[in-house]
Amino acid sequence: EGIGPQEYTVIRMAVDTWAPAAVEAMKEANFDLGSRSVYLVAATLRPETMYGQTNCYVGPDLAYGLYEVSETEVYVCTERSARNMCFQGQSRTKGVHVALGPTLTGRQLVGTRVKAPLSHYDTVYVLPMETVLATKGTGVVTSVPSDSPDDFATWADLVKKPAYYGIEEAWVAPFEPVPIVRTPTYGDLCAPTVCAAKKVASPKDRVQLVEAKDICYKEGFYNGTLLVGKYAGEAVQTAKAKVRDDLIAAGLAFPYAE
Ligand code: A2H
Repeated sequence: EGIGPQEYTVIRMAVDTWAPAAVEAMKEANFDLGSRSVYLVAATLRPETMYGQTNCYVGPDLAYGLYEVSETEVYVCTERSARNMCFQGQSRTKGVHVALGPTLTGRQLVGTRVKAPLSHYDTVYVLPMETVLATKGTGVVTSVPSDSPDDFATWADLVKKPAYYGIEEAWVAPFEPVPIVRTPTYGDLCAPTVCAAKKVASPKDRVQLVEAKDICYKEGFYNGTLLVGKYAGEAVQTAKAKVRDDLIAAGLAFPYAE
């Protein structure tokens, strides 16, 4: 971690269909969302990779709140990030974060279907990832298995053992990695290629994963070219800010620092 604040882009993923466990928890708390729009919000350093989002991750044992952003909109994220966001224009009252209804565990959110801005897949499922940190970002992570070894290792493990993770195969297997960035050395699916070369067999292979991440992040960011979208053919390095600005202008994302 460097010094000074980290600047993220937070992606607003509208809830399309709630997981039954989340509906149950809200009912038990006698809480009704009414006509409010709810978004899972995910902090990313790579907004230009949203074209390849296949799902989003939450920590199964982390706590998530429903925070009021405006009269009509609610964000699902950790309390820590809601507190930070309320000083950055993302709350109904500056400096105050207001939770509505019950706290939900990540496990209760798993299976929720959310809209995926820019993605090849119109909506994607919320899935569990053990390594999501409560101390970073919003506690919600966009999953881009084509370009992130962490995301690929977890996605591949979920495909292998859906029952063990308490998920349905249909939430994960059909959502295959999408080629979105061309790299000179590792082709169009950098993370799967490098994970195979480094023999990453599961998310528990921490040592190999660190190496795979180091390779993919450098290769994708400094040598990658976008394959899809409005900036197809452009270097990732220059396209990143353009995709970010477009997402923000369209109301699909906002800047966030911590
Ligand atoms: B990035 P840094 Cl394709 N716990 O987004 C664990 N990881 C988290 C997190 C949390 N609470 N919040 C965000 N992240 C991930 C895309 C991506 C990312 C790609 C390639 C590299 C990459 C798709 N996942 O990050 O410690 C998010 O994954 C390279 C580091 O603040 C976020 O960006 O540097 C990144 O970690 C932020 O990590």
